Amino acid sequence: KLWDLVDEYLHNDTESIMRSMADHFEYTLARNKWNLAPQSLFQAAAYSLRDRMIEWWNDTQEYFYDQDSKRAYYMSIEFLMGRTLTNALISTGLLSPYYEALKEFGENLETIADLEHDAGLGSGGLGRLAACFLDSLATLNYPAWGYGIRYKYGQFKQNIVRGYQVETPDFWLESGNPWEIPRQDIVYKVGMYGSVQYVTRSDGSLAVKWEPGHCVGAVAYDTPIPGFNTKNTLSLRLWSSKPLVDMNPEELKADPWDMLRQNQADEEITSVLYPKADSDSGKELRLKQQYFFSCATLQDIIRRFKKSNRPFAEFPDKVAIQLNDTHPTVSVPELMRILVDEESLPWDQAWAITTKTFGFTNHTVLPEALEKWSVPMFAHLLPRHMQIVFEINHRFLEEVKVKFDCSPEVISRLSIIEESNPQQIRMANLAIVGSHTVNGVARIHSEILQQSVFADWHRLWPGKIINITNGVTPRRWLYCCNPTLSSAVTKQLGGNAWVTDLSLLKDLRSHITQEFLRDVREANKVAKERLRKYVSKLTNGAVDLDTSSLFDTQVKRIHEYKRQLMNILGVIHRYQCLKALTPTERSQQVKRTHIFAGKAAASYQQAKAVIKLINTVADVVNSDPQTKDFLTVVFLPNYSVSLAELIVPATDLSEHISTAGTEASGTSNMKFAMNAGLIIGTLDGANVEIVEACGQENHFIFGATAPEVDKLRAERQSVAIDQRLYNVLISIERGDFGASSNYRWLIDPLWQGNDYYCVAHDFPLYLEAQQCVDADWRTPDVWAHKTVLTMFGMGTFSSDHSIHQYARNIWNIKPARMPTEH
Ligand code: DL6
Repeated sequence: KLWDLVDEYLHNDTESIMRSMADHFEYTLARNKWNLAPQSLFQAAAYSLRDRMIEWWNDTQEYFYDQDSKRAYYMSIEFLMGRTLTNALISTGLLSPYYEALKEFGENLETIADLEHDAGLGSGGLGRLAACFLDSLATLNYPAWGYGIRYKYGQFKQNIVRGYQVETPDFWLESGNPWEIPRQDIVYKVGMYGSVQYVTRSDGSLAVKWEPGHCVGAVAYDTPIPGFNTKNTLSLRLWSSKPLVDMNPEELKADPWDMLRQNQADEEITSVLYPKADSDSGKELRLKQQYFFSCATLQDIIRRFKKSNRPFAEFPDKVAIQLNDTHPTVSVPELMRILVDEESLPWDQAWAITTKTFGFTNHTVLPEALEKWSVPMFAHLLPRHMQIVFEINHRFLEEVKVKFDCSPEVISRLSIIEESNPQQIRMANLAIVGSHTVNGVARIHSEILQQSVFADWHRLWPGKIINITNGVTPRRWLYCCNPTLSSAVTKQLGGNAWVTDLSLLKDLRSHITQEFLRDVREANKVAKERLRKYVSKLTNGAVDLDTSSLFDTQVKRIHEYKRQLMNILGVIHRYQCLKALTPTERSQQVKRTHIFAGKAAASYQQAKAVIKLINTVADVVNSDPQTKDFLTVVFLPNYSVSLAELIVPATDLSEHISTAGTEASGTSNMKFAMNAGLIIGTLDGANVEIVEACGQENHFIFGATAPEVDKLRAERQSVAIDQRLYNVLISIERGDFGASSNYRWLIDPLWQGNDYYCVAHDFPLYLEAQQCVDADWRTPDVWAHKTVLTMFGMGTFSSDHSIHQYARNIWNIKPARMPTEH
């Protein structure tokens, strides 16, 4: 009876929704009806929607439990979720009653949705991929959980001051987070430091026991993840650290001020994403974060597993854990510690369970991004884990020596321990040894892993390194962010089944109608207008984008390998060409708007210099009366998921121009192409597969291929500087874009031929590709056909496609869809 009453309360008609919003307004937010502030309306809408999601979510957990399904656990140090409201409304099918309800409150849904602060708990592709995967897991009804860290401060907020990037903390919880449910009842103890004791068991055998020197609490915060068009609702569980005073009795005797400082230090473990690692304490904090979240997650997974009263031998039949990059890899020795020390399993059995449980995804080939931890630091923080890592390594190397005829060099490369001073733990090696399957994230990336970065492993265990190409969720990245284009696709296909089966797009490739071409152009116009308004507001009317111009976009983290530098040097070249023309000639040129956005790591000088150069070029070009009608450059500050949702649909051409062999996959390339944008890019990452699927002739591919880059580097060939590049560099030297000293980091290596990322080599080829872009843009029919063929070729780049492959080829899990009457 009671539950029937609740169900009644949660009806989904406009009136019931208004009532539950009003309830939250008054009782959760303690607002009165005379003060309907938009921010509070957003919160009331979010709380009432959360209520509805919680119902389905509880049912889903119960259903998985009843089905005794094998579950997948996706462990990621980043989840770049962005905003939730619109997406959740669309997934749950409640967009229209909420739209109406907000209208009754005198507000527009779009305005209210814009008030939501992005959840920016990630720095780029890796974290956004994790978010797309959660959406697909829920939509495809897989029994899965996401696990990560609830940072108080996400990726820093980027301000641009006089052209420079200035970082300020992103306190995303400023107005609270209505989506999360704090679980003060789910708190795990996480130990650190201390010593290892040897104790005799009752049967006389020797057991190892870790006595941590200090313990902190891990509190669970859950966020429901709704699936699209299904009641299945998953959970993202993020851990927050808190002091556990009563667990540290020794510390109770300490000075209260010392205790307070200790408590603050405990709370700080989950304060920021990627604490600065330029000091030993910063490095230790990063490792602490990794262990903290691994330890809490494993306790939670094991608690759930134990509910089924199965023996541990069956653990891998019920549990699959994916290590999203190396950050959660300390989970491997942690699971071994639990199984051997706490559950008293023999080492070999524990190891078999561990290696059957974990899968590992690699996301980078950049040597500097392959994590290592110094042995002394690791041993100090996690003394028992250090022993376990040494033992894993010892047994592994013994096995290698017996089974394979490896040279000492190969053995030393395979070793988990690098014999440097001090010794280092190679986390990628530990992850490979501790997992049953390793995957790269695009075909070319997986091949590079097999043939170069992890070649020894590939020879050792052929078949262990596989490929699963990344994907993006078409819900957020087409259906929600580009409603006009989505409606056109739905109209063309006679329904919206494509939203959960993007492969349906390919059926449209063979009969492209004039009507659809018109619709695509219209959608592009609408999106450009939306972006124009955003930029105009941002710049107080100073920049008014010409929506008839070609929007050429490069938005992603700023990094040398992504070569934003080549792009802006190309823009300077274009500017110089325009200046050299007569007014009549100029008026015949393709009008262009070059859009940049992205953050540079706070300590990355070269990347920050690129931001300064882009902003200064923008100032010069946009205010030059000779050129400003033909060329506009904008750098949009504080790149985020919600900004990407504005930019992607408005873009005609997106740039994915990394040095071949450096970008693992890229996922924004998929978002742009899905939104009918063309690509100018190198044969790198997922570009290779995208152009294969959409037709290379529809894109603008240029530059050295990965083997050519290897050759250039091996032969240390010095590339002659092209005359056009020379003119551009001279103009920077001359101070046309402010003091050239700002750009020494960027241009000196080019003059000196110290050009690791092959900018000088690829620059002329890039300019030629841009000329082809201009030529196609001048023939709108050609351009329109290419955009549509591109979009229709994107069927396999949905994250649904990737998740099906993870489920089949790595996790061995099956969908478990709740019946609708649940
Ligand atoms: O796999 C997701 C994403 C790829 O699309 C990008 O190509 C890759 O750079 C990114 N990797 C990372 C890891 N760290 N680094 N560098 O973010 O993963």
